[in-house]
Amino acid sequence: MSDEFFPEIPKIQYEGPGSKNPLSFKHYNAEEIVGGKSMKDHFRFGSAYWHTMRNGLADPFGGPTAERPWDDGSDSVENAQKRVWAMFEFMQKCGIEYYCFHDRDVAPECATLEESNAALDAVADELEKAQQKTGIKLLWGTACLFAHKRYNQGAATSPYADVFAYAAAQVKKAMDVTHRLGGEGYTFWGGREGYSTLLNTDLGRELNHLGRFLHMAVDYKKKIGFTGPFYIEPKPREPSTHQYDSDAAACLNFLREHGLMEHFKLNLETNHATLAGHSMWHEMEVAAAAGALGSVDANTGDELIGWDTDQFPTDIYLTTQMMLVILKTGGFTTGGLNFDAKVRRESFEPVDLFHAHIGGMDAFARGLKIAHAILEDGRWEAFRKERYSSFDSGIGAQIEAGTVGFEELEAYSLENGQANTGSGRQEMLENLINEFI
Ligand code: XLS
Ligand code: NI
Ligand code: NI
Repeated sequence: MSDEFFPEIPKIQYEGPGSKNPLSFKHYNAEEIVGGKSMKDHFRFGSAYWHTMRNGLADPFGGPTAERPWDDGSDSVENAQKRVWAMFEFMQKCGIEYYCFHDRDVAPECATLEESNAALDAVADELEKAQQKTGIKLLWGTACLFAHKRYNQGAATSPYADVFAYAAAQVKKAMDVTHRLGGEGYTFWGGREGYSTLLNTDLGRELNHLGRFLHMAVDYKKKIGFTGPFYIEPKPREPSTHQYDSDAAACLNFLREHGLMEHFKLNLETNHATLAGHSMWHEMEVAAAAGALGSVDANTGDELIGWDTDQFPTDIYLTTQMMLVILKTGGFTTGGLNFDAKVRRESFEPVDLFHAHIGGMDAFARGLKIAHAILEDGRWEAFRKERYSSFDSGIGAQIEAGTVGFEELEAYSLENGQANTGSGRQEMLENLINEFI
């Protein structure tokens, strides 16, 4: 079934920075070794089924514009099965080796849970065949617990027990299918796990319910022998006014409070960091410091638009910062860079999906090369190390070792006089980074 959906588009090749062919990679060269590892193994690029195949590109002011000639627009299982082959042809031509899905983007939601499960199984049969044929793998699966009307006031945090139960049933099935397809992880994004107003909300009770829900997922994971990590994906708002998993720090706190830390890592998304008022770099450092940097939804937001615009990442500073953290933490294990991104409403042709992914992959290739060069050069790391060197010996080492307390530090300060600092050298460091960009 290959070459049926994008007949005009060849497999995208690396042609180098001199190429003027828009359908080529200028920087991403899958097998090129950077720092002892091929580019493709550094990134583990993934494409998001929901955006690539299912996003009609509607916005709050207008309907869908996307032209997807292979899609008959119906909710039939046949249409869903056909889409699988369009997705896999697309990914193969881009050289993308992973994908991510929600249950309801690959298969339709039907009138009953039983029928929905059967539809999902029927599409999973097709996904399994396509994976076998192409070698493309499932980075993570998830359940859509936010689109259906029943979830209008939450899923695991709904005030209605029947909704909690239904959400559990849906996640159980999504985990089964993810496991069956060899998924390397499973993601929880709590789109409606939050509130619209505190007037009607018992926040403490809802959070406890969410904790229960995730413990049930952990139990079930053990039961079916799924060994991949669970990811929580922070996002502060949209669709709800305040989402409980609002940023990396809030998620980590929640996981610790509910005894879930060992079972979860974070799946961080750039645009969600922006909405939380953080840089992606900040979010990644917070996760990395807790040993919980699991996977990344690679996209970007628009500073001028206050919602999740899910654009493809093209900013070299952004990708450099992200790759610095990824390299310093030793790289992805089960996670990867999933383009949770959509083309603009104005970019409605199938070929735009290629331009978008090519741009994202090239931007990360440059980020990788730059970050690697910065680390190889060593001046940046050396500066940071030196800045903390007073903790390497003497009183600093005693502080870190926990062998001194306030009384000893008072005695030390009385004897030592004023405490002095060196310059933070921000401008010098900014210039240093620019040397490499
Ligand atoms: C929405 C989220 C969503 C998750 C998966 O903003 O990014 O797409 O990645 O449920
Ligand atoms: Ni996401
Ligand atoms: Ni998002």
